[in-house]
Amino acid sequence: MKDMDSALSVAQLPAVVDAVLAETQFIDMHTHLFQPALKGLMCWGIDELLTYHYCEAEFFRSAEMTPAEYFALSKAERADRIWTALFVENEPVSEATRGVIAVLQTFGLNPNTGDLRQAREFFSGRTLEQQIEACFRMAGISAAVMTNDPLDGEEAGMWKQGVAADARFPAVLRLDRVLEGWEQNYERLQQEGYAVDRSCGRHSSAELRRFLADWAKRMNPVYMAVSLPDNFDYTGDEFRSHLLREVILPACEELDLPLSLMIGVRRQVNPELRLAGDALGRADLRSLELLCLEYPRNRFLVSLLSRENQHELCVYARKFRNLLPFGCWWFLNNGSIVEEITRERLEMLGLSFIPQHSDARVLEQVVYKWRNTRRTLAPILSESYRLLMEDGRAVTRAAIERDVQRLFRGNFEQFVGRKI
Ligand code: FIX
Ligand code: ZN
Repeated sequence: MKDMDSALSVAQLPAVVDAVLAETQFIDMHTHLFQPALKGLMCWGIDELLTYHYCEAEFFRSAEMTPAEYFALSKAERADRIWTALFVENEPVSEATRGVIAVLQTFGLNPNTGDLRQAREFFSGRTLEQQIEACFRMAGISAAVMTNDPLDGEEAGMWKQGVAADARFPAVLRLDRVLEGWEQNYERLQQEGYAVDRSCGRHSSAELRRFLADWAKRMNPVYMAVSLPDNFDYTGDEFRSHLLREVILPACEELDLPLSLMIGVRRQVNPELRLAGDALGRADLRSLELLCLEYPRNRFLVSLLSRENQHELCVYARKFRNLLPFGCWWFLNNGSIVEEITRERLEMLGLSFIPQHSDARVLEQVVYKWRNTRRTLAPILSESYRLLMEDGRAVTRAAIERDVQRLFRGNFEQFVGRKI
């Protein structure tokens, strides 16, 4: 106890911050991973790692092959092509490709090989449970929050048969197909016995709220979530604003669930690239302002895709306590940008934000994504404490532990109102 309470010297800071980051079990509050009971949905192993859409986007820049030719291949063939183009014929210096190298190294596999035989043999000898245990341990996470789509036929079927809760994988009720794809999906709800219609009038809104309540009961989600385009405009009379006002926000309030808004994506700018074909745009945050102001009893977890929106987001978080900024999403999850955004957030918000989520789509990605986060965060935190000490405050290891817990666990648990 004595050590924890004694003031650190500036020289001790880097090692203590490193150690605290390494020892703290983080909550990964947004991923695309799935609990094993949702059979077949979790992606893992070398072929999935290589065909991650971040790597695919880079592949099309370095290989001759067209997207149509690539997508006609089997998954293993695609992985082979990506390995050759990005790892054999070039050094894998990008964030996404270096991540694959880090995973290979972590599992004791040769990252300098010309083919994938050794890696494939290794992964095919592992069980999913073994791999989850190892990845969570090496990533230093205790939970990976899922993204669960009630309108995905395969997934919904499993939930309807009953899925026992798995503390490692809290659920999230994802609303993109409801909010962004109402036209294409409302008939599905009709088939399931909800009296909704295309224009979603009063009765239909009540029915859609009943649909959300039924799914919340089934999934016991920690929050609801939707990704929105850069031109999302809640100030106008968009149909999605109608759904937000009449359905989503009242449902979140009634069920006591935060709503995660991930704003700024421009889906399918190049459809040929499939998942890798999305881009981003700067959003007008007046919509966010209005939502926070008009719905003080709702809580908003917010991540923005455009680098240019990040400073504004901090300013809004200073105005509204029902707004919690989280993560450096997707194209922002690169060391240089994470550093910039995190420094800005610490300077403007203190410890009242969630620095990062992994957005992992493939299980093993949590290992490298969280390694990178700790690596980037360590000097930023050390520097903040160094300045604080220079300005006269004594900093202890216990204080650093409390702060890191808050950033990577406490803020999330408090906002969702649940111990994870
Ligand atoms: O909408 C989302 O949750 C995004 O994170 C994904 O759709 C995106 O494709 C992704 O994988 C980003 O990391
Ligand atoms: Zn995501």
